[in-house]
Amino acid sequence: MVYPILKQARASGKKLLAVLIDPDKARRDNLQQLADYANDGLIDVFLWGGSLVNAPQSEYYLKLLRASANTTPVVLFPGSVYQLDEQADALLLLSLISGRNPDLLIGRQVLVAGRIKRMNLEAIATGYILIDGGRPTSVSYMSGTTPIPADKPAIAAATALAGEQLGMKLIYMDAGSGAQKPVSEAIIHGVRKEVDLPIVVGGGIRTPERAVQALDAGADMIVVGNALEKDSGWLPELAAAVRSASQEDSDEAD
Ligand code: 1GP
Repeated sequence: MVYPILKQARASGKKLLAVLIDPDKARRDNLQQLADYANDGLIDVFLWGGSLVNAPQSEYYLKLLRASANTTPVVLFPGSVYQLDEQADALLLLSLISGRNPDLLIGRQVLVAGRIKRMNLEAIATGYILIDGGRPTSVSYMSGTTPIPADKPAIAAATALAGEQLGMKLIYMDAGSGAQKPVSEAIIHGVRKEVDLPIVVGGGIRTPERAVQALDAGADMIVVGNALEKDSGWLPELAAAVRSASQEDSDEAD
């Protein structure tokens, strides 16, 4: 089960690093390097998915990742209903609560509910919130929704709180893959003050410093995708920064 890992992180102040792999952009050598890092304990969770997944090798790559990094959970982060795969450990069952597109709030979930149940996938109900990242991203275009403006922390906090009250188990704030500006500390902090749920933050995190800023502001797990696609050589530095943010939290708790 993956959700207990997130709950435990939230309770203990341990910070987590998730690496997002877009199957269309995956390369065999990079996948192997990421699997090696995961086996060294540097990656807590793999997220798997993308706005479009066309590559015929997607299932095969997931198999490869499972075989090479068999103790690190793989969680589907689906861009569409076509991206279910029972090789994964869990699924972020996304409801795009920052948008007003009913299809993404409940429609697509209805289409795949039966399949998810029969696949025995752990479904983690996720309040998915898009925050403006400075330029249009694939996710805002593909979802046909407007992200929450970056200077409106109160709207982000109220949206996350409504998600919690509706029974979501996780809040994922995303500035979109390749965002110019990641989700700001003010937004993360505002949401952290309002909800008790584990918070995941991603989109446009390209440096260890940015990762630490998001974690210090209240994220429990950060997600990095784009910036590791071409070169994952800086991952050990990133993982060390994530661990140091955990340490600070534990020190404060002592
Ligand atoms: C996008 O949060 C993820 O949905 C990761 O974003 O690819 O910019 O790291 P990046």
